[in-house]
Amino acid sequence: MLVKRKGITVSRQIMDDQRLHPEATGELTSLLNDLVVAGKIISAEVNMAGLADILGQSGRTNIQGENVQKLDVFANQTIKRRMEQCGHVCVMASEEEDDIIPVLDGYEGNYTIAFDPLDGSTNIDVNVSIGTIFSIHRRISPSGQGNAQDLLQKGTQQVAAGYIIYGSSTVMVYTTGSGVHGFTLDPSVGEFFLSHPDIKIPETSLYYSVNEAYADHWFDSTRNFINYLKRADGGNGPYSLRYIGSLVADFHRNLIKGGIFLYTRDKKSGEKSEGKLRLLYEAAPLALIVEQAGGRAITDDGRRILDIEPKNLHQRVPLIIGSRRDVDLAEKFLRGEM
Ligand code: P6P
Repeated sequence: MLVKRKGITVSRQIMDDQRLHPEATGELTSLLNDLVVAGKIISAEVNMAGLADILGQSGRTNIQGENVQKLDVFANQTIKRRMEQCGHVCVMASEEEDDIIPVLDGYEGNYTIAFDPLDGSTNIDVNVSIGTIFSIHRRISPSGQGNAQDLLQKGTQQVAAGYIIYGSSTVMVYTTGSGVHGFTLDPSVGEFFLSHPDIKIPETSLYYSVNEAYADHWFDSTRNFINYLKRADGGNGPYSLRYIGSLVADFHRNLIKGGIFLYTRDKKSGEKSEGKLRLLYEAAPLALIVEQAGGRAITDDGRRILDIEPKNLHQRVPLIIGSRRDVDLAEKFLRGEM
């Protein structure tokens, strides 16, 4: 996609989005612009990681019990530092931190942000695309420092959601509820230019994304659906398996080209487990984006992701997300109708 150098910048688009909401105060616009700056800083670091001594383990483990890579720490710190003093956020949640994260006293604002600072971080050292995912809600508590309840809101209540994918180029995709727009960073001028206006996920699909290594542990409904896809026509010929193992990269490809991504429960972790992915800062923001782009996002028992009431910050949720027709089909298998 040719990036129009003289095109619309992301800041201009955010401003245009604000104009669609007469009641808007400009707070969300300013918050999103601060997030854009954080994305540019992280992008510069990610693209330098091979050169600077920032690769490899930081020696710490996060709440997920995963080895924390230095870029994870850098990305988490970068977003926290910008958000805690932007004056528009009252409380934060990060994939990297156990508890809620306060903002600087005196800088409390009217929004909350939950984010995965660098999803797919195990791919950092092998130059595979990774990404930042964010979800923004309006606060519920009246004033001052926010609390967990300000964060634990249904996905339908999000006022904005998006991701920044650090790959062959750095692309920011976001929605404020009026469609989905994609911007590509031109590092020579340090600006994100509109490169994917009004994204709609294709109805017909090319790809299914699932980790086949778990096939022996899938519940029958999942296995039957995947086996069906292997013989089916996605509307553009047979499906191909594309699984990068980096949620943002798998999601972004399917959003642009058409496809379905699945990370479901399995017998190994049993019915009680809720899969691997997190509701607050992975499934819910991507679900808002995909629905705004004409797709669907459900759990493997047919619940709409955006309707789920979060119970805790790091709650896991099974995720089936992508082209509407594919998710409709998956739903039929989940219900035993196919
Ligand atoms: P698996 C990366 O660690 C991640 O959280 C997502 O980005 C990705 O979709 C998933 O895990 C991959 O998990 O079990 O297939 O390696």
